[in-house]
Amino acid sequence: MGIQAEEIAAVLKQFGVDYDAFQIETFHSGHINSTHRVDIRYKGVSDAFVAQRINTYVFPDPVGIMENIDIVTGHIRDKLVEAGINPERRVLNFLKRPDGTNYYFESQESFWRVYRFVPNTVTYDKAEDPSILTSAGVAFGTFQRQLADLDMSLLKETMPGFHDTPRRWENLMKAARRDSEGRLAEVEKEIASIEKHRDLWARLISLHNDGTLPYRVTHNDTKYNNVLVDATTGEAVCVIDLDTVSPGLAAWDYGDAIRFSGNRSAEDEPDLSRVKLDLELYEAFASGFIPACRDGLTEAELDTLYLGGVTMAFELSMRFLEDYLRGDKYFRIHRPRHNLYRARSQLALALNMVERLDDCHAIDKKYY
Ligand code: GN1
Ligand code: MG
Repeated sequence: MGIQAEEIAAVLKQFGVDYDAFQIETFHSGHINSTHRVDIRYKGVSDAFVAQRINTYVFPDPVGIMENIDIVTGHIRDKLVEAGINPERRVLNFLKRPDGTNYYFESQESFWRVYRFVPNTVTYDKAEDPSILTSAGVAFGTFQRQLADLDMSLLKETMPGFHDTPRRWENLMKAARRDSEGRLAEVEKEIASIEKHRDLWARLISLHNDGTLPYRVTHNDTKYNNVLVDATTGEAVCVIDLDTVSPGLAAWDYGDAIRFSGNRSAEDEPDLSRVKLDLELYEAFASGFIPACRDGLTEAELDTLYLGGVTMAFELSMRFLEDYLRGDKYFRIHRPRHNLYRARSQLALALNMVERLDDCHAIDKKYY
């Protein structure tokens, strides 16, 4: 048994899980936390859990995150029960320790949480079939609707300015001025190209700042692999990865999903000629998301949803560039220059989306 397996096994005990035997499989798709499926057998009965170690470099307030998650999952569970829906597969169920907390840590570097594995579900990086993407749109739209009446002031802002794009730009500028790794020359072209589009990527947040677009409770990391999908039917069952849930703009959730799923190539695709927005996939997501939450959104919110994708693509390009300049401290990388390739790919996507804004807006209008 490896050291990590021993540690994970000890963590399960902290959450009151007993076992005679266990097996661990590590997931590799997230860029930040480390996530492990743990299958156990106890007195002849099998059960399964997911144990996650939170990256406390990225999340300096993990207790705040877990308190938010407790509020959010509790609220969704109540909503499901009210609607006569069995909540077991529809919302994550975090285990609590005897003292009532839903986390365990020995030190800031070893901060853990455990939730019940939802049987017969998987996550995928891409939904090849548009109808499956529609179902993910329904799941994220429903998530927003379920949280529409949650008092936002109950949630801690654990990642201030997470999608404040101009603030992300300022952070990139700071990293460029320091140029601690001597990498600036490699990214000057990309930085100049992003800067040219400031009016566009700064628009959503300025519409919030001038009072046009309200904040509501949003997920803020709506990648397709943050949805559990039924392994048999492909239906989206449950939204996961709730670390970034906080007050935010509806367009961010819509847009981040489009950024990730509306592009048939990978987020770090090195062949930029393959990186583009696919309008069939865009519409597939739109047709699920917008009807699921439109009743709670204002006219101004609906009419600016289409800006979300391009904003999120520019913003993530800035974030990958910043991390590249700082020496890859934030996003886990799998090869040299990985953050640079990611940044270039997201920028190519953003530039392609700039050309498709009218098409995107027209598609949105069909659904609100
Ligand atoms: C990170 O770890 P993961 O894959 O869920 C990041 C998101 C980015 C995403 C890009 C807390 O999400 O904001 O959009 O990578 N999460 C955080 O793939 O920064
Ligand atoms: Mg995440």
